[in-house]
Amino acid sequence: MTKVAFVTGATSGIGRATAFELAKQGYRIIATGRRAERLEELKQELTEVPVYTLEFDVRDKEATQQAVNSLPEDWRQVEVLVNNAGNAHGLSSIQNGSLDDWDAMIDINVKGLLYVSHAVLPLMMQHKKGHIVNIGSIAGKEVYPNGNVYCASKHAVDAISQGMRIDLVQEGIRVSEVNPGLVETEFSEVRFKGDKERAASVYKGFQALQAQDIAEIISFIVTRPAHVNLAEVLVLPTAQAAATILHKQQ
Ligand code: NDP
Ligand code: 8X3
Repeated sequence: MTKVAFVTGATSGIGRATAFELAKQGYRIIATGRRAERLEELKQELTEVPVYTLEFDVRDKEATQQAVNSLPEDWRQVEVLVNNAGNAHGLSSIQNGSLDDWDAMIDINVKGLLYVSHAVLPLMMQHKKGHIVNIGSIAGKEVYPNGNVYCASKHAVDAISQGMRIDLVQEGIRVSEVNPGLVETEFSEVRFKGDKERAASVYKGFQALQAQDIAEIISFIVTRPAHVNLAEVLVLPTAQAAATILHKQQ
């Protein structure tokens, strides 16, 4: 029986690329997200390994638990969990912030990651083996203007990753955190609520990271020998030196 990787947010960007990359390493893939048609597309395209899809919103703790409970017996031996689902919603000063945006970021990026981990961890604990890869961000290391709550949500991912590593060391479960800078995905389209032009402008004038770059790093992390835990990676485009220091061509 081949090993199983559980990838949240596999309908787009980093999660989708990670599903393909881990498949190359022989993992069977549990792919999750809210968009059923995207999950179906992934299943049609990713034919190298068996793919099992789960459609649920990580904000909903009951739905998250039910989805994991619904896994057939031969899909329950999860060795790798990639906690990737997440987004920024809005880019506003604290005084102009939207409560709905704040709820979305805290509920998805922080509570959603916890709900998924809580549901999947017992599957790993049975075998005293597993690897959790949390997708943080440079926004979890720095705070930038108008990033306030998104940065807070990613700082929380950083703290949770460290806490998980401490608590799970005795279970033989590895915890890693990947913190990317600017990656060209649907991220900015979501942040700017479908404004494609504004989203595209974020990645103009320099070579942004691609989802594939991050997927390859995740694949490298989970394929290290059992005694090696690559605990944390900060990965930036060459043109980016810090959250707001970007060398753009005119
Ligand atoms: P995308 O918008 O391309 O992908 C986001 C994924 O998260 C989608 O598959 C989406 O699936 C899923 N998702 C969002 N909300 C929910 C929800 N409520 N329930 C379930 N799934 C959800 O963005 P990225 O690939 O760039 O983002 C992936 C991760 O990388 C995020 O955690 C992001 O914060 C982080 N990151 C991104 C960077 C970037 O510059 N792009 C840099 C640093 C970190 P669906 O809509 O189908 O539910
Ligand atoms: C995504 C990168 O700089 O837009 O986490 O916050 S940034």
